[in-house]
Amino acid sequence: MKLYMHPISTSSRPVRLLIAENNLDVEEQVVDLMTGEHTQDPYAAINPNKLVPTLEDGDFRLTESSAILKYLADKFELRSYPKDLQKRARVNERMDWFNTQFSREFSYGLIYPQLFPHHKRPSDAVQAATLAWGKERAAAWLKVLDKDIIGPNQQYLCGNEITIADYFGACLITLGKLTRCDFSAYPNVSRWLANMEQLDTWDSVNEALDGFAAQLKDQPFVAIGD
Ligand SMILES: N[C@@H](CCC(=O)N[C@@H](CS)C(=O)NCC(=O)O)C(=O)O
Repeated sequence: MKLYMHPISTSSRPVRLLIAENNLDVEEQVVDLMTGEHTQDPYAAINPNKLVPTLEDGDFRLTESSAILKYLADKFELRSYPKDLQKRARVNERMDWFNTQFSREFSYGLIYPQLFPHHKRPSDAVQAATLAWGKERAAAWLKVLDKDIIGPNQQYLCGNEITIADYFGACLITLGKLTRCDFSAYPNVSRWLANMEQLDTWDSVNEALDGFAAQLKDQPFVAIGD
């Protein structure tokens, strides 16, 4: 099995974390997003979305990080994707929550327009309005995450056992490191992230993200918590 990925990528990191934590037999191949390797063949033929990650299992190809996490967890029968109907439904619910409303406002509304030229809006006024919209709504979702989803008594998103929803959500929210988001106003979110950072392979999987954040340290950003 092979995972096409980029180490900084928000969608690649949760899959890499699952692979690393469980020592799964999956080869990794870097697709260099910085040089546009993903936009050209042979990779563009492998994933016509021209995005990473893509998983290859023999002739079977799978895109979408959330679907890849579920596939790997099922294939290797991992406890982090419970088979019990309602427990599994809860994991799916959390993953959809991150993948749709939270990511729409946090990643696509607030962070990507500041980081990537192809997400930047066509005028300063539209850019400023987009960021203000994204920041306000992302902050509202963070409140829900803090008070209603995690709450004061849970260690993880679905209770006290780690699931693939945690791999997914934690890697998505730590995209905010690049623009220096501060989550201290959300104590349960901060506690949950601290739990995730305790994982044995968290640092090595997130090393490239931290390096990129250091490169951006003097660039001004609109961020959560400022
Ligand atoms: N919904 C997709 C999103 C994939 C995605 O946006 N990948 C980014 C990296 S995090 C990418 O390849 N970006 C390249 C580009 O936008 O040109 C998933 O979850 O796998």
